[in-house]
Amino acid sequence: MITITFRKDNKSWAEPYKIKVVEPIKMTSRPEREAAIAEAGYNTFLLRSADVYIDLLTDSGTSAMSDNQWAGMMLGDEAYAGSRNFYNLRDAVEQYYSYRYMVPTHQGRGAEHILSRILVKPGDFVPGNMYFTTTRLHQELAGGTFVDVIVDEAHDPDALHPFKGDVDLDKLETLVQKVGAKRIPYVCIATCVNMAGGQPISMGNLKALRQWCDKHGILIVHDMTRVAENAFFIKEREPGYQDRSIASIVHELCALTDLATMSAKKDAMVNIGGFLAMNDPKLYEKACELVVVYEGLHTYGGMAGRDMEALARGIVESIEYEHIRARIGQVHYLAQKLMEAEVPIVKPVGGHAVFLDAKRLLSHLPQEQFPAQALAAALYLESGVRSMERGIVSAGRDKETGKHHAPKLELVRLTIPRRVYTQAHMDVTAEAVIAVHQQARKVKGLRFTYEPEMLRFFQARFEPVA
Ligand code: PLI
Repeated sequence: MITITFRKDNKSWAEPYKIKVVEPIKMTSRPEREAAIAEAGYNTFLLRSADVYIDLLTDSGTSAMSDNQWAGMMLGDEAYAGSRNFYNLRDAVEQYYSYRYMVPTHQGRGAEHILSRILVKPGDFVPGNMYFTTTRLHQELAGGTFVDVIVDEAHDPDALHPFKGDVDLDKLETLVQKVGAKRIPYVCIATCVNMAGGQPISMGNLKALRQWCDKHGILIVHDMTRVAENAFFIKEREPGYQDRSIASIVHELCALTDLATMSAKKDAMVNIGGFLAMNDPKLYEKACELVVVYEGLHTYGGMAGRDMEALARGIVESIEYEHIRARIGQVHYLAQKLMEAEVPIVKPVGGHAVFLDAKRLLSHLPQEQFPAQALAAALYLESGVRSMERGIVSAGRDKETGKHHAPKLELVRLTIPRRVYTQAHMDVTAEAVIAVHQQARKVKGLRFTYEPEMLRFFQARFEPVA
């Protein structure tokens, strides 16, 4: 089953919360947006948020916290060492995610940095179910080489595979034969793979991977940034899981892995924070040594006490069924409207975002003219809706050849922040995308005027190709 029917018994559904605080947003005029996007070098990361109407740049750190999380903020114990909020967070990580040890970090990439320094040596290979920008960069900075071992279907926006986040074990076997297991410190597994379109990995595949890794003495690192969303798809699609709670599926997923990096700014609904978690006391010792160098003392890492408390509470909320159903329901509501209008999007629809297929939508532009970047800029111009490029610009350059990585997926991500927008905002967004789709031929390609060396998509600047 690929599509999810959120309307059950022909009844409407609604978000499982009511709104207590509002933040006004304002629509700008087209001339204002023309000036803003030119000023931003046609990069939506460089827009001021005040110039944005509906902000679908990312679901990272943009969630609305609950009253319970805000109440927890007032209980922040801002001690330098041994804050009580650290222990609450540590207990939540062990209870819900199974990992026995945890060091807090300022966000996900802080955890990736420490992990890569501990486990990756120069000349190593790190296989993963598709790359993520910061994850791959930290592997490379530690001297490693990322190897993509996701199933082929993940690179095809139309392939209706229910678990496009699955690992292709044959690709792993080929790698081991080529380089040897000793040069593979771990396999990096993301749940609900971001760059593939928010696509889940199945429990069956992760179990098979566990067996394979045990056979070769290789660890599994879990990028658990969107683990609850993955659990929802397992409950919907994988035989044997229909009657299981999201909490128990999340726990089972985590327990199949050895270590985890977490950007808590996504699933766990805090505005800042993350952690590195593991079961091995020796690795924990090493993580404690490094966290004090790069983040902060091991009982706060890069986080304030109040933020650790909000995170401990957010973890509990993130695995409630009604929450996750509505969260993914909102994404699918938007996707449904776009599919009805025949806008090309990645299918099946994922967990955190709708991904527009810029290759098809702007088929008149070659990939070297950055169709997804151009589409994100055009959507902003049309409507004030901010989205993000996830294509050739995000993929960066090959560290050996210096050439662009040219990913098969050239996408624009409409990322839905958790508990922030209503279905009416989704309606407005759908209308804006459909309007751009109807005049797609008018959208011009772009070229770099400034290209940073690392993670170029964040700060690159462009101009339209004449
Ligand atoms: O942004 P950080 O440093 O808290 O986390 C990095 C990170 C790691 N893994 C995955 C799967 C991510 O999605 C991720 C960050 N994602 C961002 C910022 C996003 O907009 O998707």
